[in-house]
Amino acid sequence: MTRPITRNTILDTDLYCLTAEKFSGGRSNIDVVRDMLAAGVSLVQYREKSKSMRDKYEECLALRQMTREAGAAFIVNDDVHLGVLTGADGVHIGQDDLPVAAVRQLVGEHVAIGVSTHSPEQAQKAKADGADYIGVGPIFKTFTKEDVCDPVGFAYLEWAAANAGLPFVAIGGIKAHNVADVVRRGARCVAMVTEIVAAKDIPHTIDTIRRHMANA
Ligand code: 3NM
Repeated sequence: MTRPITRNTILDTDLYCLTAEKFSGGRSNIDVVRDMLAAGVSLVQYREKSKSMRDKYEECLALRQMTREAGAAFIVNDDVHLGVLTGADGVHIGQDDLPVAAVRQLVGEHVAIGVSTHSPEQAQKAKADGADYIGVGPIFKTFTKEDVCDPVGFAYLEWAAANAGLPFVAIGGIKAHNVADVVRRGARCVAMVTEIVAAKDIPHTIDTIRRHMANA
């Protein structure tokens, strides 16, 4: 069954999976996302830091088709123009990217805008600026994102669960072994990069994560 995918519902799922080819054990982003979708994941973010724009464009076109056929949402990180050109459901930006209002001008009224935040002040600003959802992290130490701040721990996560006032996704160092703690602290949607893309058996790992989340 496919779920509705709108600015309001884009995070209405348990797992938010991101690509990262350099951690994917020699597999392509396309192969990794195929496994994610086969396991029933319904939200994929394209995040790729070191490819040419042309390569990223071609990959996003392919991933957009695959996610659409699977009924899954597709979000593009950083490159707002890539998201627009490839028909993404959402774009995701960081604190140093274009302001939300400027991104809204580029993407129009139907594309979700997500903003990475690392403090209550940043969350409140993202909401006031018109973001559709926020990332809350890094919950734990992560080596996946360069230049990320120290872990915000559960304090910011619990603040977000009680006060954010818009959908949020917890991110940063989340693994099968600690995801239940993150859910118990109030996260309904959880983002993971390396735990999934680096897994030998991606569908099996996703099943395990989902079991931990359901039992939390
Ligand atoms: N954003 P992993 S942490 C992409 O805190 C990203 O905003 C973060 O990777 C944030 O699941 C992060 O491998 C990397 O730890 C998460």
